[in-house]
Amino acid sequence: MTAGALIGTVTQGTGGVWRVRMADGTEHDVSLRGRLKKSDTGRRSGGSIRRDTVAAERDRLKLAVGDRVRLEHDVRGRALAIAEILPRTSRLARRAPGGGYGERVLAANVDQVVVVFAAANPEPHPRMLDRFLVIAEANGLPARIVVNKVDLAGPEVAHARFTDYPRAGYPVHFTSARQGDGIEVLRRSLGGRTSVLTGPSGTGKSSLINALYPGLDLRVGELSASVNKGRHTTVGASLHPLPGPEGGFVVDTPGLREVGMWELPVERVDLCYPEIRVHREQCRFADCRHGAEPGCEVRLAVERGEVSVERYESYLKLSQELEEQRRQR
Ligand SMILES: Nc1nc2c(ncn2[C@@H]2O[C@H](COP(=O)(O)OP(=O)(O)OP(=O)(O)O)[C@@H](O)[C@H]2O)c(=O)[nH]1
Ligand SMILES: [Mg+2]
Ligand SMILES: [Zn+2]
Repeated sequence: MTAGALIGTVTQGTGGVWRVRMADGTEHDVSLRGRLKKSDTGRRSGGSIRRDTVAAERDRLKLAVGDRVRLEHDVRGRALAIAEILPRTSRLARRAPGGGYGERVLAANVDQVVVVFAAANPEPHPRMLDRFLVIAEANGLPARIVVNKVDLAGPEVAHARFTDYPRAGYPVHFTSARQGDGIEVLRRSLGGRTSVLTGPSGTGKSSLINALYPGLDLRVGELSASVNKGRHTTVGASLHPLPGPEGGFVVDTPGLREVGMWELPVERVDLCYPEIRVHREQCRFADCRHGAEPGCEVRLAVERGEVSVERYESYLKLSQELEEQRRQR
């Protein structure tokens, strides 16, 4: 067997077992090679070499769906295990939930982020949408927005709720996974790339993937259970190869209840709002935070109506939050 034959892509992972898909379509359920896992228990012992090793291993343990890995047979011969994680081209990461320390890599080797909100049920919160977009921007990934369940709100109401986003430069799709609206156009923007669907729970991420690619048959929540009781239907992220000659992958993820910004320096928040980013160079001060500073071009753009007041206030609020977070650390 050639070395290349043992390179695959992680498609799922739960409880330390990872599913790896090889180029020929075969799949293996494997674990990380034991040696990598054990050294993580040495976390508390001192010594710089040890610490470096531990840090390196901890990074390795942040294996995620989408990672390319090299499998190797264990010393005794038979079982395959993950021996190496190949360098990533990109990743989508956020802060660990519950205010905990550390980050969660949601997916690796991603080309675009698809943020799925519902036009209604659950009610969309624009400030939460902004956070999803900021995370995509902070990870250097292009984002598009899907407003699903247009059948519940009607197209006029749905469009009216999201006007700020095409203005900011984001592609916005209006879909109904239930009735099939907008599915064809959305499918065209996914072909040949790796896209991660993210967003709050119950907005229809899994339903959309099923409508886009009926063969995949992902588990979908009951409306009453998943939305009203806040139960999450999708448990772990899963990566699915797309049918058709173009190839590409789509990643389904569990809905996020809160969106933590992982160590996003407050100085960089303005770079994560595209319509603010285009004005910041003209501010009088290079370190302008676009609040009360004189000569702030961003504030003028808001006054001229080029930047929406809501998005500007969203920027100010997020900056303030990150500033407070930094002070507390
Ligand atoms: N009316 C309507 N209901 C939809 C639509 N898309 C999904 N739903 C319903 O919304 C509920 C949640 O759908 P899911 O696809 O499980 O949502 P999800 O975003 O994957 O949820 P998590 O996995 O918990 O993050 C289900 O009852 C779906 O049938 C839609 O376009 N219109
Ligand atoms: Mg789901
Ligand atoms: Zn400014």
